[in-house]
Amino acid sequence: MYTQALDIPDQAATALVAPPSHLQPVASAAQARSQSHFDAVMDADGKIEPQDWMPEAYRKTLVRQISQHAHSEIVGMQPEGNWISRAPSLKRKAILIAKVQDEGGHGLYLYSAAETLGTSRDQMLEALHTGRAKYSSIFNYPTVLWADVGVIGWLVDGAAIMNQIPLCRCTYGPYARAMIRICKEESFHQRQGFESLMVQMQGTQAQRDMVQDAVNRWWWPVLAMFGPPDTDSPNTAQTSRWGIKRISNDDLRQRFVDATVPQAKVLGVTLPDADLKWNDSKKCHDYGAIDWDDFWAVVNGNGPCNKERLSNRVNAHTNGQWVRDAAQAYAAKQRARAQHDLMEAA
Ligand code: FAQ
Repeated sequence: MYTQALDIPDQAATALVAPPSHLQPVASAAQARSQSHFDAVMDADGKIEPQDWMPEAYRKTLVRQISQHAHSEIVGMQPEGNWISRAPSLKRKAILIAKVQDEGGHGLYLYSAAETLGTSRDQMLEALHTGRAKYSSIFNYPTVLWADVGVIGWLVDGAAIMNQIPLCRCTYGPYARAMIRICKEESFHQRQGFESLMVQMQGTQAQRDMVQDAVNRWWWPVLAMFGPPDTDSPNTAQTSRWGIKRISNDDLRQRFVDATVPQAKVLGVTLPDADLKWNDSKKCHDYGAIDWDDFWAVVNGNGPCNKERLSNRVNAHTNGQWVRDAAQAYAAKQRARAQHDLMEAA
């Protein structure tokens, strides 16, 4: 029930919401023209917009990736949200509330971008709530210390930026534009995390120990968050051809390691990897083996917090039903009033 299987609406669900006409298959000569327009846009590294024809597989891939990304943002509110009521000062609490709220906003931009592909938000949320949809593995780990909140900002947001900057150049216009705004906010998130850890590292030995403990627990899951090795990444070849994925999982992971090592030095923490060292011939760091069995266990629903994250999400959605009902009732009232005014004027 809690697995994170393929996140594409089944045919029955899709049939309930017919894709807009520009997304429906076009026939023969017209189809050839549409396909060659699409190919030309790909060759020129241009942008596909919602009104453009696109191959069904391109649309499905985008719905898969963008909805998983959106789910990650809203499930990702939980690990840090856990500390809002226990933040150590008013300043830290205000920053944390703003950050968690930003993540919710990122989810909204991304659901909106995915909706332009003809899949409804209800369909996407249904896939998440029934355990059919994936979201990032990283949000299935617990936040046991205040230091975990700083480490999420520094490392998780740092990894997210590394992965998401190239998505600002993705060939699907609405996704690319959403990512530009998201990356600006993620950059603030990363800095606030680093700054919070800096302050803790200048505190007592007990505080420094807690930061180190948090770094020890998050380092390896963060490296795995970039996705499986390139040799075991079935989607990379096609998404790279379509200009969705610009840099492979392993290359991004390597860039992240190289960028983070000097930051860890400034902070005064040790990255928990005995094999981590500079390789002068390759001009990058070597690092130890990632536990891919652990990664797949988490992706398949068996991480430390999968069940809790999903049930919190379903509860939040159920408890928010009255807000959606109220918004719809208000919109219906506005429509009726506008209709009435129109008839009065006629
Ligand atoms: N977790 O063939 P690939 C954030 C799945 S947002 C779970 O390499 P692809 C902000 C993958 O879906 C974090 N599943 O797949 C924040 C595929 O299964 P499928 C989310 C994973 O798509 C910070 C299978 O493995 N970011 O952190 C993971 O080419 C703090 C094979 O993999 C995005 O979603 C994983 N880590 O590459 C929020 C960015 N990795 O779908 C709150 C957009 C792989 O075929 C607080 N997404 N899988 O059934 C991407 O860039 C890509 O989708 C990748 C995966 C790189 C994540």
